[in-house]
Amino acid sequence: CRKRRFSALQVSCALRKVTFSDTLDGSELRVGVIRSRWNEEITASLLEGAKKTLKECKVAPDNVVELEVPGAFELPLAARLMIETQRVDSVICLGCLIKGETTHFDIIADKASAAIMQLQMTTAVPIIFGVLTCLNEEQARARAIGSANLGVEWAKTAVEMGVVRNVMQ
Ligand code: DLZ
Repeated sequence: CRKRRFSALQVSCALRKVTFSDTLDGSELRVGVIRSRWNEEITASLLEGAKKTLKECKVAPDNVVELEVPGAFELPLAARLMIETQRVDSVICLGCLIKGETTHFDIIADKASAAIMQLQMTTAVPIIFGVLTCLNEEQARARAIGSANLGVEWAKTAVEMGVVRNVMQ
């Protein structure tokens, strides 16, 4: 069995318990952003917040790979295809599920979140679950439009986890 070699950066990170949330330097990263079109105004705003933040974290525009899918249910497969065909260090899945009168909402939320978790565990590529699961449109707007845009937080998480992945691998 081969011994694993650690770089100086890895060793110093381990010794100093560096947390990457302080720096968020995405200049070495390639990040995938997949947006679903259902509840268009909400997901467009999440995408805008995410892209603005990736830029602030120094991810080069050419290193942001964008993809659009119909609904949240399609996000896991799109993430898998993106991971298989592109070199991406992390992926952000953006969507918005709004509860209706049937159980459709619960099924999609459950299946999509489980598939995304399974995919990131099997590929070792961080996949950010950027899907709002709201009881009504008002809740969704409060989390996507204006200063509380969660796309910002999800982009920061994608940068932090992309750096963690690259340091640990
Ligand atoms: C069908 C459906 C419904 C009712 N609601 C939403 C929603 O609130 N948010 C969303 O992202 N997608 C919704 N969809 C579409 C499904 O995600 C999916 O695109 C279809 O079931 C086709 O697989």
